[in-house]
Amino acid sequence: MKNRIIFHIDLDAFYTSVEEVKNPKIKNQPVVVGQEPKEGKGRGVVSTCNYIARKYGVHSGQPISIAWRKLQGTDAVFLPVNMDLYQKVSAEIMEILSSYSDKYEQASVDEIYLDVTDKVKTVKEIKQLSSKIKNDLIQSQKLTCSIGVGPNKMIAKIAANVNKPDGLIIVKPKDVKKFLSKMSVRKILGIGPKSEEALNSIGVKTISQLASIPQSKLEEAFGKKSSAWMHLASQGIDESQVEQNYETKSVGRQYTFQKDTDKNKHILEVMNELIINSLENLNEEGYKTYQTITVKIRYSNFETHTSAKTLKEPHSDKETALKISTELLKTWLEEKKKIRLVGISFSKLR
Ligand code: TTP
Ligand code: MG
Repeated sequence: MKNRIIFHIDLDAFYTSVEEVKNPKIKNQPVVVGQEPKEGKGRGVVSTCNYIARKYGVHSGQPISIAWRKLQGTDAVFLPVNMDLYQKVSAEIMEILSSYSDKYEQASVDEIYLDVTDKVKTVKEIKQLSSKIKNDLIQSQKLTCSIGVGPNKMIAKIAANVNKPDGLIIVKPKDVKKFLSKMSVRKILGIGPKSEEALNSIGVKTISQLASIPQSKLEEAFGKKSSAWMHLASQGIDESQVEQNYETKSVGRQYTFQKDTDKNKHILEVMNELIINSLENLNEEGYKTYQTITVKIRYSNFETHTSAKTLKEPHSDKETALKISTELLKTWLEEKKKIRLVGISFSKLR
């Protein structure tokens, strides 16, 4: 098979960068986008932060109270999540980026893959195309991105993250093995903290260690199917195509209660609000129906559960969503444990 040339483009510090374009005065200060910090008593998390805030140890997913503490004594700016604005900018960006290839795949609000196998041949041409894309984003949106280039999606995505912000990393097919060898197994999409721990416990930390462990040992720990793809990934092999897959797209919302609660009536009222907001968002993104509903619940102790149902037919109404989400939540609510967060998402959108 002919070697492919895949680009992975990921915007730098996306939400905060959009905020800085809107209000350039803040761009030399630490900027955090997330739930309200409430003088360090806030209970939500950081969505993202700019690179100045990252120097203080702030990062996505961190409790906002910790971010607040780390930024004490600085001129940090904390901003709420303005999802409508980011969605609007994202749609404009995706329109520009997807124009570079018929084979594109939006992977999240700020990431896209392009298959440019037929458009560029040499490293020089790859660099020229990258500059053109970066310039386009600067001119149109004043935003920077990082680009990873490789023979498949997996390598391209890992490469995009190596030299952020405003990076460009090109991995040639012959360099794939060297590129991956010393990296942690966590760099492989699909290996999360649990798999990482399991791999560490059998002496596997790096991707090259994963590549050289006997298949039988891996199968013992993970079963045939998972060990087969892990083995391929460890060798930098990923045959998946760049294709826009609407089925995997989802919209959703979640909410952290001000105070942990076990009042089912209140929880379901919040769920109703989340459903209304999510379905509005679904329409704004140009979809009419959903077919899969996923609910998420987190107890006080951070124990988290998700539960999903795919309906026989596509639906568009909030009543069905409320009925199904109530059913899905039922077992978790019956536990009578205090709840910290609820969330819902809709997928299989059309
Ligand atoms: P990322 O691309 O992972 O992060 P980023 O763009 O902020 O920073 P960079 O790529 O330069 O490392 O995610 C894109 C956006 O998604 C991010 O701006 C905010 C949102 N997001 C969350 O809301 N929660 C999260 O835990 C993460 C990782 C991202
Ligand atoms: Mg990003």
